[in-house]
Amino acid sequence: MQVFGDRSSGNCYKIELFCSILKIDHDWVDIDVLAGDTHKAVFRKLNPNGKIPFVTLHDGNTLAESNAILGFLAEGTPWLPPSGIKRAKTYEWLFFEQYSHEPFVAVARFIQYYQKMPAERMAEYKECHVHGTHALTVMEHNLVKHGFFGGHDPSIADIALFAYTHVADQGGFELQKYPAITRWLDDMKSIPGYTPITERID
Ligand SMILES: N[C@@H](CCC(=O)N[C@@H](CS)C(=O)NCC(=O)O)C(=O)O
Repeated sequence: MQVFGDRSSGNCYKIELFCSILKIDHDWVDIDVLAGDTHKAVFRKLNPNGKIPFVTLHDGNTLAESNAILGFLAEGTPWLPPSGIKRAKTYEWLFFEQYSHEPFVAVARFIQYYQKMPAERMAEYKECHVHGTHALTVMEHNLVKHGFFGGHDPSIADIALFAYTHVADQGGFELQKYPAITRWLDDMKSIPGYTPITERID
């Protein structure tokens, strides 16, 4: 498997982390978003949507969308419950991550950590904080009651939510306000095979 990605991007880190935990062999192809690599014709030919992460498989198939890639890699493992309400709950949190969390927590981080707070994005940054704080509060309520988003055991929903939550401070969110999230982040970091996200070098 070839993974096209930026190791400091949370969406791409989901795949790096999960491959590390499951010991999945792969080749990593670095894509630099700020340098415009995702807009280049050679990449658009592979993924017309122009987004990373993106994977090519041995059989010629390709797959985009970080959470779909996690689902594919998790098939047949305890990280994706086989059927019924447990699998549905995993999907619930995966969709929550993409609709209610990532668009705000990741975008605030991109504005602060990648772009260094350009004036023209400050209104959007503030808006991201309103919705991102709501998402973190929803997560906190769940984690007060449950060890992981998968219940007793971690699932790919935990991988997806961990990716941008553990670096939310790089987007200006104060994680110490969320004790249950802080406990869960520590638990995630103690999973065998855990590997840290790569810091950006500007
Ligand atoms: N929903 C997608 C989002 C992917 C995404 O937005 N990737 C960003 C990097 S984190 C990207 O490729 N940006 C480049 C661009 O939009 O040109 C996923 O979860 O994979």
